[in-house]
Amino acid sequence: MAGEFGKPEIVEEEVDILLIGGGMGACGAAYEIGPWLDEAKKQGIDLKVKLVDKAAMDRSGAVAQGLSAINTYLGEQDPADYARMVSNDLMGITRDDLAYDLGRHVDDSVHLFEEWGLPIWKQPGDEGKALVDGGKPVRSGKWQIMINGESYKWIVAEAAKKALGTDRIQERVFIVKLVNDKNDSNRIAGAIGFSVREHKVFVYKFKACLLVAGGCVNIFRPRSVGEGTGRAWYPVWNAGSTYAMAAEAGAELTMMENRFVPARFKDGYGPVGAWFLLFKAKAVNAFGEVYMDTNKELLNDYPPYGQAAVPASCLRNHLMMKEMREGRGPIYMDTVSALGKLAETMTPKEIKHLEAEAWEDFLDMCIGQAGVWAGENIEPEKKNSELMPTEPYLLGSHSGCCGIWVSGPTDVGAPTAEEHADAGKIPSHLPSGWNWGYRSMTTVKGLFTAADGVGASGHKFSSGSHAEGRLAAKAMVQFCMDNKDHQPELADSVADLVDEIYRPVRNFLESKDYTTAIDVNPNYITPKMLQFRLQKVMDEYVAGVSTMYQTNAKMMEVAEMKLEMLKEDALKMRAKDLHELLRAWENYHRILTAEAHMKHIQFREESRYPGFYYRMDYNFVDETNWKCFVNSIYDKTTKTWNCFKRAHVDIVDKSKLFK
Ligand code: SFD
Ligand code: AMP
Repeated sequence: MAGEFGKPEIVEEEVDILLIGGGMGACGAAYEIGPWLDEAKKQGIDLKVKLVDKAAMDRSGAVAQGLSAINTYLGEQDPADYARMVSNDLMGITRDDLAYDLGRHVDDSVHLFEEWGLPIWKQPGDEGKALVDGGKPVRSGKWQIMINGESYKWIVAEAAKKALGTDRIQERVFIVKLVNDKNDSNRIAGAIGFSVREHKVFVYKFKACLLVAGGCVNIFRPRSVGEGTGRAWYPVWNAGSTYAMAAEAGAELTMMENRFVPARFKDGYGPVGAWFLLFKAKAVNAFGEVYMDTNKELLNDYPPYGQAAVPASCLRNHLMMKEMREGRGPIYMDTVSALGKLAETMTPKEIKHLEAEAWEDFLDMCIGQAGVWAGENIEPEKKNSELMPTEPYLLGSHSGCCGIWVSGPTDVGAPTAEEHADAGKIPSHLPSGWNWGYRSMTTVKGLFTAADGVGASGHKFSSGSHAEGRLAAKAMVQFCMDNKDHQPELADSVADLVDEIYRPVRNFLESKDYTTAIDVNPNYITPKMLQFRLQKVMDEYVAGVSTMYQTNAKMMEVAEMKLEMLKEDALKMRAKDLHELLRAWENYHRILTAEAHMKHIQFREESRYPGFYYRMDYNFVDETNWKCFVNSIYDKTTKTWNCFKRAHVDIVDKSKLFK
């Protein structure tokens, strides 16, 4: 029966594997899974797969606008060095097993991107020569390579769609909840979501699923308000679905206190990497002083105590923020000196090309910043641009490491004393609790994740996210083969779930005639207003921009109380159409993610990430008590969080990091 608003048609489907998301992680999995399904078939096991994305894969997720660099490409470099860099940038608390594993697989994804048509910049003389054939890329930094990437997502999605087949892909379906197994509460059995185009609810039953719905944006009040509303750095459609749904299913989360506060070109959120690394620009205060030099003694307060060749991203912010706090702002990217210096040895034609590259860096991935340049008459060779630390973002694939605790690779592990001496060699066993058989499986049986979903690693970026999706695909097929006779059964009734999903619609239909102004009603709150409230609480009490990223236990007590009330009021959210129903459930995911973030910051009694956030009551790094993972498990019945420590172990020797 065709559905109508408030009375959706219910479509039930049974598959073996469900991929939730259509971004870089999901595209990696969709591409990789085919050959492993064929392997299973050879053994008489026919597995059915489906991918659902809330948007359209061609432009969904973080890479929607394109990118101008691939930030993880190792080339000749040692994956152990990559694991060292990841650890250093994330203040020493990462899983070396995950980073090393990613490092040894990521280049393969980049080679595929090039094969599928992504233009990758090459060194003079190597133009037209593919990376796999020894073509030398133009490196912006040690790990990053430059691309012409406006159509990056199209290219990667096209390959994923071709590999999986469009009949196995369903777009415009927003997954709201995962459903545990009736016979095993620590197992996943299904997921439920709704179409954002038709009046349909989809119920999937499966043996395994890959939850790759990106990171979390818009839980903090953004700097862009008023006429700038809607502008953000990471994509506004990453709404914390990955973390919230995994938490509700009972999966152990890790490092949810971590966040990323990118330093960006002000107002347009334009990327800085190419400017710092490729154009060798310096950031300066209002008086032209290079704060990374003048404030460098601040690095001695934090591990590795001034010894790192490249200071961590949060510490670079920390040095910048001192200037802002002490009244020496605005901060600028000195584009004029950088381009001037590069031009010294160039012909006029080469200079024009260089200027075009500066514009293209924005046009490929952040058109809004080019708009700011045009609107403010900025020619980067003549006028410097302001930089600003943005509002906080939660993610596990970029320069952050919050996410879900997963099983590591089986063939990477803690070194013995002799192996330690042989730098770079990685032997074969892991600390306890780091591996339970299937790479990227969470602590809930059958629930896998990748990319922004995998915590305690980071610096995977677009290429690593794709590669991690591929690793998970292989492991999921193995899991399904090992569990071929398992029959999933949903723990919750479909009718109850549908009822819950449609509550915002009922709120609207039942009360809409109570007032004449549709947005003003004592019986409901619009998703937009509820989101503003969440952002205000997080901004003012949980270290957002309005307090210069500062909080303390007392402020978080207030946040806790206000979030409880917000959760009560969230039950009164209205949905006047399917679009608002999407917004309502995105908010629900955001609230749970925000709560996890706050609980973890509360639990970690130190300031591990100065420049990302400061707990002013513990404004230091405490290596003795807090060089550990903070993990948590959410109990959806009691609606409570349990945070606890897990030991951190260095698997790769970190002394090689030092100057
Ligand atoms: O300049 C649901 N990233 C960069 N990576 C690079 O390699 N180079 C760069 O240059 C990068 N930079 C950058 C980057 C991102 C952004 C936004 C900017 C600049 C402005 C990072 C990568 O893009 C990132 O690491 C990966 O994309 C992460 O992959 P993944 O798969 O974890 O997330 P996704 O791609 O956003 O996809 C999420 C998908 O989930 C869908 N979805 N579907 C169903 N139900 C739900 N409930 C859902 N919720 C979400 C989405 O539609 C999407 O398909 S730079 O800063 O360094
Ligand atoms: P961003 O544009 O800031 O997202 O950075 C892109 C890439 O460059 C990421 O790999 C960053 O870690 C790296 N990066 C950005 N700024 C710097 C810097 N000042 N020093 C070293 N690496 C940087």
